[in-house]
Amino acid sequence: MDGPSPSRSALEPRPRLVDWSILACVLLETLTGIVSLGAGVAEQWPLFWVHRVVGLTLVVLLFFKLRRVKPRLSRGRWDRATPLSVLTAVVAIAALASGAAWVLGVDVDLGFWTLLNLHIGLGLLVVPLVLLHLRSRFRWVQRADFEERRTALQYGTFLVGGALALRAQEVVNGLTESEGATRRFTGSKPVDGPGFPVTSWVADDPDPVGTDAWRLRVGGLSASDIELSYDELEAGDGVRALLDCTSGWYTVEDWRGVRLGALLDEVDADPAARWVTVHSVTGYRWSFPINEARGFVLATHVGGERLTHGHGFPLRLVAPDRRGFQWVKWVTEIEVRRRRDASQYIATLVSGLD
Ligand SMILES: Nc1nc2c(c(=O)[nH]1)N[C@H]1C(S)=C(S)[C@@H](COP(=O)(O)O)O[C@H]1N2
Ligand SMILES: [Mo]
Repeated sequence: MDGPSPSRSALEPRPRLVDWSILACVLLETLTGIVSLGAGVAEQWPLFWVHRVVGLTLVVLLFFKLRRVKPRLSRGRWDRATPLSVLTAVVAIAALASGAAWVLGVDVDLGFWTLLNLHIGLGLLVVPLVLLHLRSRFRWVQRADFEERRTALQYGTFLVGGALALRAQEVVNGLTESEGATRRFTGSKPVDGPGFPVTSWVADDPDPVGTDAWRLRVGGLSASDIELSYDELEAGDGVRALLDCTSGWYTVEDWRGVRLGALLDEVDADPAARWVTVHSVTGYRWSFPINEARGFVLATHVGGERLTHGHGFPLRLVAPDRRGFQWVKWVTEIEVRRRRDASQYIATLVSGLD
C-alpha cells in the first residue's frame, strides 16, 4: 500500500486520487484524440484544446506518481508486474513528449511517419498498457481521497494553469513567428514548396489506374444505375478547398471535376436515401450524409493539371471541411444508401494490406 507520503506538496492529490485521475485523463485523451481525427471545421477547436490541457494535467499527475513509486524501482523491490509498469511509464512519457513537441512546432522526419503519427501511435499503445497495469495494481478510490478541502483547488489549478500555459505558448509562437504560429486549429501546418504530399493511409498503394477499363458507377438506392467512362465525365465544376491530413499538414488547392450532386440527380436518388458511400478501386471507402455530399466535387484536375496517380487519377473526392483521409482517391463507385456504411472503418484501416 502507498501510505500518504509525508512530502506531499500542496498541489498533490492523495495517491489513489492521482492514479484514478491519470486513468480518467488517459481515457479522455484517447476519446478526444480519436474524435479529433475526424474534426475538420473550426467550431470543433474545443476538442483540440481539451486534449492539450488534459495532456498538460497528465504531465503533472505523472510527475507526482513517478516520484511516489520511484523507491519501488530500487534493487530487490521489483515484483512480477514491475516491468510492465515501467514500460507503461516509458510509453506514456514518450506519448506526452511527442505531443508537446508537435504543439511547440517541432517536427522530425521519421521516414514514413511524422512526429504527429508517432504521437498517435504511442497514445493508442498507452491504453492497453494502462489496462494491463490496472490488472495488477487496481485499488478502488475511497471517499477519504476526496475529503481534503484542497482537492478542488488542486484540480482547478491544473486546468487553469494548463489553459494559461497554452495561451502563453500561442502568444510566444505568434511573437517569435515560430513554426508553431502557422498551425491550423487542428495542429496541422501548411505544406511548403510546390506540390503537396502524396499520402496514403497505412498501405493503400494501387497500380496506376488506366482509363480504358475504368468506369465510375453511380447507383444503389436510386431510380437508375449508370456507368461513366473517363471521357464521359463532364468535369466543369471548380472548387478551392483545404485538404487537412491527420498526419499534420494542410494545403489549399484549386480542384476541378464533377459535382457529386449532379451525378445523384442523374440517377434520381431515392428520397429515402440518407447516405452516400464513395468507393475506391482499392476497397477504401467513406460515407457522408447525402445533403452534404451533394456539394462535394469528384475531381479530375488539381491546380489546372490532370491528377497524378499519387493524388488519385483518374478521379478523387474533394470533401471540403472533412479531414484528408475522407478524400477518397482512385474513386470508382458512388453508392446511394439508406444508412451509413459501418464497414468503412475496418475497410479503410486494412485497405491495401493484402
Ligand atoms: N483510396 C485511398 N484514398 C485516400 C487515401 C488512401 O490511402 N487510399 N489516403 C487519404 C489520406 S489519409 C489523405 S490525407 C489524402 C491525401 O491526398 P493526397 O495524397 O492527394 O495528398 O487522401 C486520402 N484518400
Ligand atoms: Mo491523411
